[in-house]
Amino acid sequence: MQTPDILVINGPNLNMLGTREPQIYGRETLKDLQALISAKAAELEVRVEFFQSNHEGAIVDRIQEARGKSDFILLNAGAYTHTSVAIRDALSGVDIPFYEIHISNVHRREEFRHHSYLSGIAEGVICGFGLNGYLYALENAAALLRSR
Ligand code: CA2
Repeated sequence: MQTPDILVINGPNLNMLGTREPQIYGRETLKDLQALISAKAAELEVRVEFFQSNHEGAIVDRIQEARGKSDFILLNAGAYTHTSVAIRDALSGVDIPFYEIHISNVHRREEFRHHSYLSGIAEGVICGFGLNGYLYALENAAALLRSR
């Protein structure tokens, strides 16, 4: 099998990681997170690409671009998780398996964070493990792709 290509998408406000609300999101920045993921990807011998946007349409565009190129998506859609039919439709349309990731345990937070438009079509959902959630997801995605 060729080296798997995994796309990591972070949605709105995740560019602010490490700058405020450390009790919820920790002290590491988005750059730190990407470095952690890159190190794990090297260990697992997979390629990773990163994308972050605060704009719903830009996320839809990036998911569409991934069609036929990325083998797996790790997606923290931020608040769009709870609102976006457009992102769900884009994911359904490209037929790329994805894991939904949340840094915080959304089920321990406000009621409006308990519903996700994405979980119903995700391969899996990880929440409440902090930044480690991305690393667990990456390990699982790599194992899944290698087993195919
Ligand atoms: O727990 C998560 O990863 C979330 O996807 C984060 C979203 C939130 O709307 C979801 O309900 C759960 C918010 C991201 C905000 O990120 C910030 C990080 C640091 C400082 C400010 C915002």
